[in-house]
Amino acid sequence: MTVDGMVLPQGGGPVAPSEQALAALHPLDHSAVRLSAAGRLGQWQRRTLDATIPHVLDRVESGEARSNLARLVEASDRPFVGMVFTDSDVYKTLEAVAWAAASFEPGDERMKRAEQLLSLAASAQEPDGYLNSWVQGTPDVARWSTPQWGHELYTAGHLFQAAVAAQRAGVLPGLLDVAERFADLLVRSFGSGQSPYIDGHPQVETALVELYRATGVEAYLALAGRQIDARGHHWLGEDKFGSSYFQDAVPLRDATQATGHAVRQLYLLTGAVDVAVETRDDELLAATVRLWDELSATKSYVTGAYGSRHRDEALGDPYELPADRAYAETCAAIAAFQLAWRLLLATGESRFADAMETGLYNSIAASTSVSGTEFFYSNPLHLRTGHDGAHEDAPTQRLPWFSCACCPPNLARFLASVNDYLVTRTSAGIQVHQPTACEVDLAFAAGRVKLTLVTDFPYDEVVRIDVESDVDDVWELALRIPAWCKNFTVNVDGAVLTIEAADGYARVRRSWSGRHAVSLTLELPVRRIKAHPRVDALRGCLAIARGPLIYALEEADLPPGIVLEDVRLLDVIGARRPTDEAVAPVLIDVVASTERLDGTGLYSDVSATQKTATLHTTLERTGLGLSEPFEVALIPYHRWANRTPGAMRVWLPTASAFHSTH
Ligand code: FUB
Ligand code: ZN
Repeated sequence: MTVDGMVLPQGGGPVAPSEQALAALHPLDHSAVRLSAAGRLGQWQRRTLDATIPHVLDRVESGEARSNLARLVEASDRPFVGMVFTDSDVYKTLEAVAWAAASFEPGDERMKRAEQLLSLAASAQEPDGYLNSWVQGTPDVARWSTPQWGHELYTAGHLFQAAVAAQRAGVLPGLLDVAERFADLLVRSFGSGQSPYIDGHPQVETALVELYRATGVEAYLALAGRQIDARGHHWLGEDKFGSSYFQDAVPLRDATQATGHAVRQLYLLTGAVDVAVETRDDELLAATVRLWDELSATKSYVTGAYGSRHRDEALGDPYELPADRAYAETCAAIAAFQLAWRLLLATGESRFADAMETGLYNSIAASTSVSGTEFFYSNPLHLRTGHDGAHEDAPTQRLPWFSCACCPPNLARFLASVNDYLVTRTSAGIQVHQPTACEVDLAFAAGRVKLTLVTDFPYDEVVRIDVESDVDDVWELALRIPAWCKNFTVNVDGAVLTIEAADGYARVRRSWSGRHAVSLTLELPVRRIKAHPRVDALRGCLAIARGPLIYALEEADLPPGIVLEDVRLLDVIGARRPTDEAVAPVLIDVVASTERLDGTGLYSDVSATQKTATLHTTLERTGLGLSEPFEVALIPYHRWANRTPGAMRVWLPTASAFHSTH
């Protein structure tokens, strides 16, 4: 199907750049990668479909998200309830159902429920296309009168993304019409020749570009570009957190620091990459890479989380990455993943896939309980003994829902489409960025290629790939070698290949015609990670990792009577698979000790003996009052808080406070 000469993507995933876009790599159709139930990502996606999506539907239907739309349709005098952006919870849920639909049977209950939500939204839409239950249902609030906090374009953006998902998945008929009616109103109101309007919360930019990609309507792309360039000129005003909170202090093209609210900054960058590649704007693309570099170098947690400040949900200063007060919102980790995917497609650089892997298996994975129905909004790297878990932005355990419910439906839509972020293609061949058990089916003009991946990665180091191809030409199978992996081997049909991975990929170029057995081994030694010394809060600490998984010490694994904060890491024994996977598939055993503190005061003078000791001897020889060493198991960070509530920490002190290992 073509519109105005543009080939419309059919069945693409959440991001489907047009043929004109700057692109090093091309994403596959949503149906091209099917996750296997035997694999870790497959199990996770299955849990999302079976538990998380029904749970989110329950909460959306029974809570304010639905009722705020319903009261418009019913002309009810019930008050508007909750956050001004509750419509976005509905749209994210519709998006989740759309991406999940490929694995539904006809008549699936989840789809029927989504159709009812769609029907409600469609009925609430004004004749001119406007749709926002807060503004429509609050008499003293006029349209477009609250750009800082009104979230009118933010909710519109989530509507557009849901509509694109519905179009590409071939479900929820009518949703695209609702979206286009609203988008057309935006173009009439704020498009070329009109005064610009920007939203305090970026989101619509990336959504407008995707709507352009799905429909071919160039005015949507142009409007997205206007949104990016209108920002950064103090148009939104200061309010309580200042212009930089809204990324409105400096034009993105000139910015050297990622600032302000973490999700806003990351969504803005996501939209900017989309605009840059579609308009072939190298300067804008370079600006996004520059800010990504700054974020990666100074503002990212080791778990792939972003944002240290609770007060304004902000990124914080460079190196301001406290483990215990990490805000690390789930939506920010998802946004960073989405940004990294766009940068990967644009540049082909493996470091972006590395970052996706870190966020996916740590921060994002940790945000949901093993049941799939409880969630963390913030994802700290240290929960202190005696933590006051009374606040929903820093609870002791995951919660079923939140007064600000942005994260759970965001997880649902993301995991329902996680298969779209693993493999790409180019004219040279196929790239596997995130190995997991799955089947990849690709139709090229020259024939069909099927890859079957069998692996328990990231717990197991071997990835078996069966290649079936009726393409006669030579093509390249590129396998990402993560930056953490220092030793790998590639074996094809029983022969070990001598191969380097200079640019982050092991590339095997040959004829794959027929059937071939590939085996990739990514060695997974236990690694010790230290933080940059400017991250003061982490001095003297190490994080333990294996492959992409960051590990944590949880109170439930400590011998009775030991307080987590007193534990010092002495040595690492190694990884093991426990007989029972209930806690985790792979544990890491370490040797630890506790430090007996002198006195009871919060602060105390350092004795002369201790001072001398720190100058020239190791911790064990200082006689600092360490207890007998004991062995304890670390669990993957993402598994924490699934047993008895208790303390947890990722960064483990290796020495006393007056003895630095750095
Ligand atoms: O403002 C909408 C969403 O709510 C943000 O992205 C989250 O940080 C939360 O504040
Ligand atoms: Zn959130």
